[in-house]
Amino acid sequence: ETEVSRRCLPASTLAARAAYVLRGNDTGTVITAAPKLYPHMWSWDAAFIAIGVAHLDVRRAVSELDTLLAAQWHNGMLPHIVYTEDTDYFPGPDRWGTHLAEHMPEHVRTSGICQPPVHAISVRRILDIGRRAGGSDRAAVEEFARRAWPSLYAWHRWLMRFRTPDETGLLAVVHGWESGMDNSPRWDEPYAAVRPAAELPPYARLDLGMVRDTAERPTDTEYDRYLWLIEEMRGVRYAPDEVVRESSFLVGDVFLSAIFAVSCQVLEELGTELGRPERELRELAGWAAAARAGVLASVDPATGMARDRDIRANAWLSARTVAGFAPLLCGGAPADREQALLDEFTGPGWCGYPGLIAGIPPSVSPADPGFLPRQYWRGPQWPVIGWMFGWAFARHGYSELAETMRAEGLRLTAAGEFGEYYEPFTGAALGSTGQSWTAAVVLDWLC
Ligand code: 9WN
Repeated sequence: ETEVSRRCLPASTLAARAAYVLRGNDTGTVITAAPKLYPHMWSWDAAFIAIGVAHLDVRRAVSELDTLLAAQWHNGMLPHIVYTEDTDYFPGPDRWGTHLAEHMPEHVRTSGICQPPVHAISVRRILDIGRRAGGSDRAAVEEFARRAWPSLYAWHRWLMRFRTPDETGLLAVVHGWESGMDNSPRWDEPYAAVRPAAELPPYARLDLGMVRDTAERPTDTEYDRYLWLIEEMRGVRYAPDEVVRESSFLVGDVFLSAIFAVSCQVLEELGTELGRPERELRELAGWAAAARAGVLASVDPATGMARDRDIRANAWLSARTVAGFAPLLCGGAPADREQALLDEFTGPGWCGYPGLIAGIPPSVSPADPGFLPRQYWRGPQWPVIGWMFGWAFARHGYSELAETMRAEGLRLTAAGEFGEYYEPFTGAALGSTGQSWTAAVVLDWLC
């Protein structure tokens, strides 16, 4: 396994394979997140997938995001899963029971929660790629940006309106799945307090049958909690204010908040270019500033790392995960603190940890006693996370570091299996192979 996974394909072959994966996962209407494990559209996956696809076919990228935006709830929420007809994934739409929700659109089936708001970043990137392509692609993508902007604004407004429940300025998640880092140690403490108050309706996990080693997936205890939170939300029919009031899991998420802050800025810049109303632009700037202030105020003075906030327990959470680098995504820290955080990021606790195959930040520091090199969000490297930091470095003027993320991301993925995540010391591809967002960020790195 190790030998195969460390083959290094030439760039042109790697790009061809990435394109093949994305085309292979395209059902014609949706590019699924992965061929078997994830046969539906995921919200933040779709944003990254569209960036990769834009290098192959700008119009296909646009239609992918149009499909996601068509599933936007009437109150503005972008749902975390848009379901295809496939029944090989659990939980499916029936388990969510989102047909009970007042704001769910009629013609689609979705989950009842959201994921990090990376979509404005995606639209901006696709616009730039489409403009470079010129001709009718340019016209199509410009028309799309115009059409997508109000939906993205409504999505950000929903997050601001319903997910800033306390004074910290952080945006809160009501389920670990909303963070995109499902079983990260970030959530261990808040999840420990999630106790099913009634018998869970029976269920069978389908994910375990789709991976080579079930130890790479979350545990059954974790799944019971994930499913219990769905029961709670279904009980209040996904009314967003009630969900926040009732959920036994409510955590200010620094990583999502930092993404929100920088996405608001990107959306504001785009809105300025498109001539959107001044009031909306001012709002976006205000939301960006509030979320950024929340991220910066969460920083632990002892470590310099940002911390999530367990709102139910009224306590800071200090698991040593990649999310601690959130201030590098949104920017705005005082220069000396930002430099210290960059040094930590590149240093021996993280990207420079001795023996790593590639200098992409692991999901948990290998120096942490809780680090598990093959276990999902508890240690492995996720190429898409490396892409996010590379994008932010480029935006904030750290071009050398941005280039390092690109080179190291390509080193990690060079064997061409497009793993969901990677064992940091052997480079073995873990979870699903043929994972769409991995193929997409590789294409973006190569093009
Ligand atoms: C639950 C699709 C998604 C990603 C998440 C990742 C994983 C789902 C799962 O897969 O989550 O949403 O079933 O484990 O954690 O970030 O969007 O790739």
